[in-house]
Amino acid sequence: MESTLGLEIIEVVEQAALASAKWMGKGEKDTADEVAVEAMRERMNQIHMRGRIVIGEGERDDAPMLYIGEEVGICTREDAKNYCNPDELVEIDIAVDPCEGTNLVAYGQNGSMAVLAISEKGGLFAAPDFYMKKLAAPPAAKNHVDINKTPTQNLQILADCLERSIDELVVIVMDRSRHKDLIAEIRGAGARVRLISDGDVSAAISCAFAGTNVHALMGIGAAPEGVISAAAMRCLGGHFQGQLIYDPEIVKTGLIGESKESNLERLASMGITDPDRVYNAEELANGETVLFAACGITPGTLMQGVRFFHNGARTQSLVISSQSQTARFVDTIHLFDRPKYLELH
Ligand code: VTB
Repeated sequence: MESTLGLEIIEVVEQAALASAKWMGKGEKDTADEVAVEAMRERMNQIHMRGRIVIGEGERDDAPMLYIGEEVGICTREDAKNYCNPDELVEIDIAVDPCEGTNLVAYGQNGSMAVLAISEKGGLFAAPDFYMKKLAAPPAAKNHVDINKTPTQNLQILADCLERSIDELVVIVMDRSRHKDLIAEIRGAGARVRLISDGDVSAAISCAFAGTNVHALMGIGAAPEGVISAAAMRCLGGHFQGQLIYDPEIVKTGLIGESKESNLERLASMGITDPDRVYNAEELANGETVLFAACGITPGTLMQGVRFFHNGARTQSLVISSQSQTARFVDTIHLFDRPKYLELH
């Protein structure tokens, strides 16, 4: 799976990032998202694969493109037999977030990216559009920190695992009123908090890379983004745990309905029988092979953003593979018009 897809999925996230970056700073988050979705879908449909979207832009009725259940790739076309041998094809599941951090793009802020994760069929947890309590930490702290422990306890464990004092730790938390107590506790324990307005996928993954000066992600973000983060963390050997949040007392706005009972019913109808279960990275992305790709739209901790120049642009992407156990940073120059010096004589 990896050898054929690895290079192509770089182009998929690059195209989404390029499209979205044209809307950077224009204050129009929906457009920044729409163009990314369109570009991602178009490039994805040129790949020799039989793919199915398991995490996408929403259910079919809400989202015209890259909706959950949509089939993508050349081998899903009606005339697929002309291009693809059905016996040779692995069916794959895909989780996408073509513009992770639409507000960040719209307002020209750091940390947005186009991102996707791929695994064989059934290899990614089809997370419902709920919230998720998340804990991400570096590989050295994997399975030592625990989402069931208090932030204070986890910070002490992190400090021990990373051989430093608590005041040398930086924790990313999304700037939301629901995190008021969490932020106070982290600061009270002596660690430092980096507040972000959006984009917790980049925050989670940053924990796995030494030198980013990000040592943990704590708090509640969206569940689909949690699965995408888990896919990368599973490949990188980082710590990731997620627990679905369905109680409107904890998160009052956004993705979940106002009644706890109806939220629980919704989860049960999706086959989630233990709504309080804590999932780790290996459970959220349990496929044999997992691939992750992201391309910076605006500059971030891990990747540079899209930089346009006359008739071209430069992007930076990250491709992570469980199979080859690699994380590749890919720097690409895109030439929109064929430059004169390349023209044939
Ligand atoms: C979360 C987070 C994302 O949007 O989904 C957030 O996981 C929305 O949270 O990274 P709120 O409903 O509290 O605003 C992002 O920040 C960006 O998509």
